[in-house]
Amino acid sequence: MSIETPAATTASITINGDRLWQSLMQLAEIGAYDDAASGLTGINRQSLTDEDGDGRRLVIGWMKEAGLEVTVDQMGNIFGRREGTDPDASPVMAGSHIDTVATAGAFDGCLGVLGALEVIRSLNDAGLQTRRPIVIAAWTEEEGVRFGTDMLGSAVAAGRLTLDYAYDLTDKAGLRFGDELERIGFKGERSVRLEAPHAYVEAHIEQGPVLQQKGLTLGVVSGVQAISWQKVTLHGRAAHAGTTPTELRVDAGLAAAQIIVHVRAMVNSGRYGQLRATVGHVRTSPGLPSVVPDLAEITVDLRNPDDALMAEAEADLELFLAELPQTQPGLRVETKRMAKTTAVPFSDEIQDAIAAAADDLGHETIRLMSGAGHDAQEMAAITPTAMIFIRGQYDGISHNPREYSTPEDCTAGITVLAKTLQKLSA
Ligand code: HGY
Ligand code: MN
Ligand code: MN
Repeated sequence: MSIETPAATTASITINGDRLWQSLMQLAEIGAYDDAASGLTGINRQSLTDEDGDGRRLVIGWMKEAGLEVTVDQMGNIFGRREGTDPDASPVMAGSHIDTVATAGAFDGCLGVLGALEVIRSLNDAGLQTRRPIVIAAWTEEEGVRFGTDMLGSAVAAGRLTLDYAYDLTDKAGLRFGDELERIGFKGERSVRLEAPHAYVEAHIEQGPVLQQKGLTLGVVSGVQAISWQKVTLHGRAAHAGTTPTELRVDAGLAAAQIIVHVRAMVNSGRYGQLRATVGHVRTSPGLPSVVPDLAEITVDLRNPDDALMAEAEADLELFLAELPQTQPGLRVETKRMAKTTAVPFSDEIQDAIAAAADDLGHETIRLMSGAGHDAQEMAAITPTAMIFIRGQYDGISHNPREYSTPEDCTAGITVLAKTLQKLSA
């Protein structure tokens, strides 16, 4: 009796929303912690930690259960491949990341990886083949919060950054990326230089308020705005807080505060369009009530959809930092570039494929630019790429344990992903 291999078909598949939700919640248990600020359970599964290793092994186990051929590259990027009926066809790729910030919810990145896995599981359930192979990707260190450069794994795979640059990055404790990758057992053999897939589609929570404000479940992402991350270190002079006259002080903490106020003034000036500025990390030393700080360290995150206005904002900040020592003679200012990406437009063809799939499924969508960075912006350099945004609740709050998308919205978004992948892999 010959076992018929079902011909490739684009008969629509339904995904199993309960199974998707269970997988999301099960992965969310790894790195879970009680978040005092929100009173909720947050997730801290930063890249290359033991928790990240556990999360990786859980997802790889699921990929293998779904019959995928799993490979890990030199950056620890994980790929799960489902063969198509045409062995010579280049694959359609879908994915995202499962590393998190330190105060994360359950959806950022994970919905894209586990959503793509759910598409595979549903194709298996329906006994459907696709002409093109489908590959799921889980990219390393997308968040950049541990080693200081975001979209790191996908940027090396797509050729924007080098393996050596990545391996030599260190975290706050001075631990090297390459050593940590080896320590958790994910320094893979597969070459990191990725052969361009036929197309790349990433499903992700919006992480902003637009879809909720418009009463829409889904959005088609037209591109990603420019990102600029810098670390600024201020060197002053430690002195007694009581006996040292103000005019004799070189107060690194004051200088840090001046920068924080200045970047907000840049935003409020309107000179730089839709600039967003964030000082997310502030540390002073020695950090004692009775000592004028001699060192302060801050990070400056600038975002702008317009590259030219981003460049003008960066120039403004550079000039401000250069002139800052005049306010406190003896102050020394040191800057270190952490990350820099230009605005990236996504493929019209892939956007249209997503929009058509959503329309076929009865969803009204809008096209919107992503405020957050994503692995898709790196993949856009080597293959036609676009993203599906899924509505977030509570003004789309993200990088916070309150991050939440409903099971219905997750199911809707991943059903559109399924239909889009079927179309692209036909
Ligand atoms: O920072 C970002 O935009 C992304 O979450 N890595
Ligand atoms: Mn993300
Ligand atoms: Mn994120």
